[in-house]
Amino acid sequence: MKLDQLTLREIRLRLVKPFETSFDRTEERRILLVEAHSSGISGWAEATVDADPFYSYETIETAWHIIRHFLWPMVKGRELAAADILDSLSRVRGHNMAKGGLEAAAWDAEARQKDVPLWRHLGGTRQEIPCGVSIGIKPSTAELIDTVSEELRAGYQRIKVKIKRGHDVVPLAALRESFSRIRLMGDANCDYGREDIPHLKSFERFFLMMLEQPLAYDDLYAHRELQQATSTPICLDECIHSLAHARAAIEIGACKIINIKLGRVGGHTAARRIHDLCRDRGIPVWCGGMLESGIGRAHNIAMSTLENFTLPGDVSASKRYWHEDIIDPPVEVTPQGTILVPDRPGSGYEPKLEMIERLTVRREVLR
Ligand code: OSB
Ligand code: MG
Repeated sequence: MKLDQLTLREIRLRLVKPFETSFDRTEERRILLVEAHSSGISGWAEATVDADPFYSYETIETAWHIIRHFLWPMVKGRELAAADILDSLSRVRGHNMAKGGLEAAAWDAEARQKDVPLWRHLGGTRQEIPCGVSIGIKPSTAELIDTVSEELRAGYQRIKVKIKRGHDVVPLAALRESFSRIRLMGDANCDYGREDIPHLKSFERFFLMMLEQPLAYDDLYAHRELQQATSTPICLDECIHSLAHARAAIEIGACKIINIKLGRVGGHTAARRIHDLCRDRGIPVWCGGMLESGIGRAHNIAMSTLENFTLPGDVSASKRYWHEDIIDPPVEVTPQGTILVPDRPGSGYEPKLEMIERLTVRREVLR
């Protein structure tokens, strides 16, 4: 496949309700869409950056800059399979979300060119994927319990709640009290330190399915210390940017589960390598989310069909995020808490071009 043009767009989309974590509160997302053109066919993806460098150092501005000045010149006009794009960008260190946006758009274009579903093209094996939800920090415990009840009624198979220092034991205890048997987990987004290890160990009484990224984003070894101290499975998110990180984490015993995010690791090829390593080492994985629009979500769905994505992911219905999504059809979740993966070519979801056009605040065509 030869990429002959790339269109970058920024759109703004307001969330149905604000999403609060230990590091930020989001009401509106600035979304970077990447459209890769190849012989008259378009592939679409989203570079899962935020406006601020709080989850990772990348932002919409850095990703735009890196794609325009460095990544695009390395691939434009070259005969490259989607599976070879990641390695052809290796001279650029880091900037995985920028790479992932470009690379995933190329995968969608290639699948559409070959007239096959993206999930099959990636080597996926499952046509129905299990779904969980990620619930932000709420102003009150009562509101949290109401939200969890609602998501359980909708069928979601696993509940993840955001926690932070000083806001952990009360919500977790209340949830366990109200819902004794559900699959429950907490995500701290790096808010704790090594000195909190005894406190985090005390969470064993909540029987969490896992505790996600409690310690610093760059401290694999501290997570090992915690994992050695506690029976609660530790899941890494922010710490894992590459196959080497995943291998080190598994080797030293820093976690028992890994959350794979397409953007954080640099696209489908990188995700698949980490997935394969984890499968071979008996480490289950699941697909994380970044409050994606339908275009990013469609890629998460395709990736989640790989065999070792055995745990429910943060891949949930469009309507939890957006009044109207930018894809047709929107992502829907069955009463059993699953997504039925479409058997249509490419991602299986069509971008709504008129709506995207209307929402676009910035555009650049690269040739
Ligand atoms: O840590 O998984 C995270 C959203 C933005 C940044 C980081 C995270 C999240 C989520 C939301 O948990 C997942 C989603 O529903 O998309
Ligand atoms: Mg997380």
